[in-house]
Amino acid sequence: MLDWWLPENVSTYGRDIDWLFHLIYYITGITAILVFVTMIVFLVMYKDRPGRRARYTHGNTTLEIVWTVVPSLILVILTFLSAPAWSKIKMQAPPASDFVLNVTAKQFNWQVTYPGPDGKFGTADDKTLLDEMHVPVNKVVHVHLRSQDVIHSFFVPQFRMKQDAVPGREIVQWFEASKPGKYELPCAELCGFGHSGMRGWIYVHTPDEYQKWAAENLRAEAAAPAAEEKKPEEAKPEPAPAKGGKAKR
Ligand SMILES: [Cu+2]
Repeated sequence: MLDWWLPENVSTYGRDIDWLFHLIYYITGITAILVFVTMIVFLVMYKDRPGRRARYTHGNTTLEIVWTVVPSLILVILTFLSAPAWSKIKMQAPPASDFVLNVTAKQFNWQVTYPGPDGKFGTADDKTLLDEMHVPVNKVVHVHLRSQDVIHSFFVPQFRMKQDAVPGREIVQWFEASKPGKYELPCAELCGFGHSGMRGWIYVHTPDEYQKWAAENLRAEAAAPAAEEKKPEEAKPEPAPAKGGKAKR
């Protein structure tokens, strides 16, 4: 019902997230309305009137048990309801896929590395794009997420996906886009002065279009412009100095 105010969902697991979002939204919304209505009613009922004296009360044990147990139960139920989606998206091994990308976040760009024609990372034909990712539609994509400086957050609202990139860790996140288009990839972690400008675009292509794009952009000879961007990738054990260095903290 509230779909109009969310970005369009184009991810296979987006419906699970939206369902939970709306469930929690309704629970908190109804609770907020009840609290405010009660508060206003009490303000009027118990306002100062001539001849009325304030009375000391120590509270009501039954009421206190009820308003402790009911929210606790709601939280426990929400935990169980969200477990399937959470485990599918974050905890279990991602669905198998041969489409793997390395994404290294840095102040203030997304470095997206393709393994190149040989299908292997760390070889001469790797191709790194800046703030740009191209993927085919209806294909499980594994993103191996790293950061070379501070914590960033890989966020694609239309995919209902958000994952921190943490220095020193490689985190595998996955998605399967269900509709071709161009989707924004902002950084969702306040990561420094240039944070607001840290955003990329994910282009979801039809399979034919993707093949065409890959043929034009991922061939060995097309790899040349990426050479300088690739260095931080190859030195992954230690955080390599950022290009130009000025962006460092
Ligand atoms: Cu960032």
